Order: sequence, then C-alpha cells, then structure tokens
Amino acid sequence: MSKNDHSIQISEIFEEDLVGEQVSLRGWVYRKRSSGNLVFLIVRDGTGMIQTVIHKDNVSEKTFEEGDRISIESSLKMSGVVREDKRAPEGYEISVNDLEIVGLAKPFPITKDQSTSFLLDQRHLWLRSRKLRTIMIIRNQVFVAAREWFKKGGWIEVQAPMFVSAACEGGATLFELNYFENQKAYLTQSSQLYLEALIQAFEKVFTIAPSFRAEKSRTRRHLTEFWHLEVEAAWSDLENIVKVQEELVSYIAQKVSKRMANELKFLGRDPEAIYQVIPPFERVSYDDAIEILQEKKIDVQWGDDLGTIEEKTLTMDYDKPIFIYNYPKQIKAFYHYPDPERPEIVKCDDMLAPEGYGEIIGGGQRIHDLDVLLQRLDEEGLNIEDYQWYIDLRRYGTIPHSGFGLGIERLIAWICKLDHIRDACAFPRTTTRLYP
Ligand code: NSS
Repeated sequence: MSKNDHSIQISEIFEEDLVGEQVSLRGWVYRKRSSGNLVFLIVRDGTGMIQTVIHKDNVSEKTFEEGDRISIESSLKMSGVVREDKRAPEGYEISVNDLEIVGLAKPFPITKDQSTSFLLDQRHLWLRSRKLRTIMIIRNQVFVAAREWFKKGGWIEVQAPMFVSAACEGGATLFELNYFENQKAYLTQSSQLYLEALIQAFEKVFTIAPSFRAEKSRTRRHLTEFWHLEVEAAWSDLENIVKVQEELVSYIAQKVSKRMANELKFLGRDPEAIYQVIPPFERVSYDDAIEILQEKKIDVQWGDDLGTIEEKTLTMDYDKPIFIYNYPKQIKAFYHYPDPERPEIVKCDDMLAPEGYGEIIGGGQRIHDLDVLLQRLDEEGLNIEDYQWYIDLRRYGTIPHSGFGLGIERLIAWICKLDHIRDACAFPRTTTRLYP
C-alpha cells in the first residue's frame, strides 16, 4: 500500500467530498461479481458499504489475481480512487489500484432462503447481514439516547450484582446455581432491590444490565437473558414514576426516529410513527381494562393477569403505548405498595406497546413502611431472613419511593417492528438456545 494514501472508513466517502482522491480502506467482501476484465466487489466496513471495481488494465497482475480469487466475507485492505458513479448503489465507486487479501474466507455457509434455526446456529456469521447490522445499530442508539436522557436529568448510573441470594420477582423463574460451601446463589431477575438501597445515597439512580428469567414460556417476547433498564427514585409516587417512564420512552423514540430514519425504513417501520410517540400516554386502570376486555368478549375476570391476547386487545386502538395501573395485589410481586384505601390493589403500572407488542415496562410505587413490608413478605410465604438487608432500608430513614424496569429487547422489537424479540439482541438466549 502506498504511504500517502488517505485511510478512511466507508461512511466518510458519503459525508466528505473525496471524489478523485486516492483512499485506502479495510473491510469484508459483501458481494462479488466478475465479467471478463472486471471484478466488482461490494465492500463492507463498520460504517457502511461501497462498490469497488478492479479493472485488469489498471492493476498489477498480482492484484487482479487477488481480486479474482477473493471470496465472499474475506477480509481485505485496498486502495483506489473515489469516483462518482450514478450506477453504483450509493452513487460512488472506488476504482481499485491495489488489493491485499487479509483473511481468505472459506465458502460462506449463509446463502439465500435458509431456515430460521440454521441461521440461529450461524448467528456469529449472520450478524454481518444487513438486517441484523441495522437492528444492532438502532439498538446502539437506544442505549445512547437513554443515557443522554438520564444525563440531562441528573440521574446517577449504578451497578448491582448479577449473583444474588434471593428472588425479586418470585421463585418460579429463578436460575439457581451452586455457589461456594454449599450455598445457593441465583442469577438476578432484576436489580430493583439493590437500586432501592442506592437511592438512599443518591436519590435518583438507573442501571442498564442483564436480568435472567427461567421462563418456561416459549413466546415471541420472552428471553431467558435480557437487558434491563431499571430506574429508582426517592420521594416519588406512582404518578411521578409514570411520568418518568413516558418521558424516557418518548425521548428514545424521538431521537431514534430522527437519527435512524433510513435504518427504520429498511426494517419496514415508518420513522414518523415512532416520532409521534409523545406524552401523555393513555392511562387505564386495571378495573377499567377488565371491563373493556369483557365488553370485547374476552374471557377474563377481575384478579386475572393480563396475557398476550388481553394486552393486544387493549392496545389495538392506540398508536402509542398506554399504561395499565393499579393491578390486584395477588398477581404482583411482594414489594408493591398497597393502596391504603383499597388494600386489594397495589400502586403499580405496566406500559404496553401498541400493535400487539404488549408489556415493555413494569413499575410502580414500593412499600416504604416496615410493618406493611413484613406483612407482605409473610403473605407471600417468603423467608424473612433472605430479605433482612432489604427490610433494613425501612428501619433507617425510610422514604416513599418508586421505580420501574424496561425490557430493552422488547422496546427494540416494537421500535424496529420485529417479528421476534430474539432479533433485538446479538446472541439471544431462550429455553432452547445457548449456542453460539
Ligand atoms: O418483571 S417485570 O415486569 N418487573 C421487574 O422486574 C421490576 N423489578 C422492575 C423494576 O421495577 N425495577 O420486568 C420488567 C420488564 C418487563 O416489562 C419486560 O419489558 C422485561 O422487563 N422482561 C423481559 N424481557 C424479555 N424477556 C423476559 N423473559 C422478560 N421478563 C421481563
């Protein structure tokens, strides 16, 4: 490679005027086509794709041979001159004058029309596909936008442990493992209980971390390992935390729709529809939700949990998320704050995304009274010893507080209009998938 080359990333070709300039780039072969004296390579790097052409008359014999034998997904370094070319997919082309194969690829196993399970087995390679790269780049913007929103509001980012000694969301979905000296440990289902400790030092905290659920349910919206954005705020009640939820989700939706408009379009999602996700979101009490469902002839009684069909029916007439609030105590975890005027319900909320995507957030106000908490733990048959540190928080300067957890993959599945939650993350973990 010549020393004076301007080394670039592909996106720079579209952003800067480099026509006529000699450039060098590194990447992978996405597509290849040859005809006589010409080899066309579509080259991909971390920022984009560009058509390149190797003309036998313009290069050394060795370079042409390299171009001729290079295979799909081989890695390469090349130099050439940027040309404007209306026929090239992106309007630019590189006329190659030097090429070096870095890693010659074996015949790439992924071709057209392969089964979902084959593609999942080849996930480590399939991540190079346009669809998955597009989703992952949007996913990145979801993280970026979320952190921006928290930064603007003065929230503190914290981290909780992944190994825990007790359940947050009930024993049925706990992953158990052997810790040292015959101790049992579990993989965390939620960082919430730890965030409740941290707010007593920092007041407004959030974390973005994996959570684990041994969910037997094989659905389009359950993973066994998912990324969980969790928020906890001191001096905060249900209405307060509901506002935080709608502002956060709206901010992410607006930023992603603006910054990732082309990517969303490629996935079949109209960015404008996501841009319109602006507060306030409709608030429907659980009581009303049951009535609405019964009117729509759904077989559901007060006290039942809301499943996929119920959530889909409730959100059918909306094009942005809605809240269902104040669920019956018996279908919610022990930590929810019972309404003092109606102790059979708790001050909690779920945010449901439209178009059948369903619950993307679960949250609410927490019990801050020591005796009420002890009573709820007892009612749920939980071992008080396992929760002593958590109970302590009510002994030393307790405060009203609330929080929530947002499932990152569920949010992405809805924003990107995906058929299945597993495509919202790079290496999905489900009941039947642990490889690659
Ligand atoms: O069980 S949640 O409804 N609530 C909690 O875990 C609270 N402890 C969070 C908190 O208040 N800090 O889960 C919260 C969200 C839920 O709305 C989903 O969006 C997501 O976490 N979630 C999942 N996503 C993917 N797969 C599975 N299995 C899953 N379970 C929950």
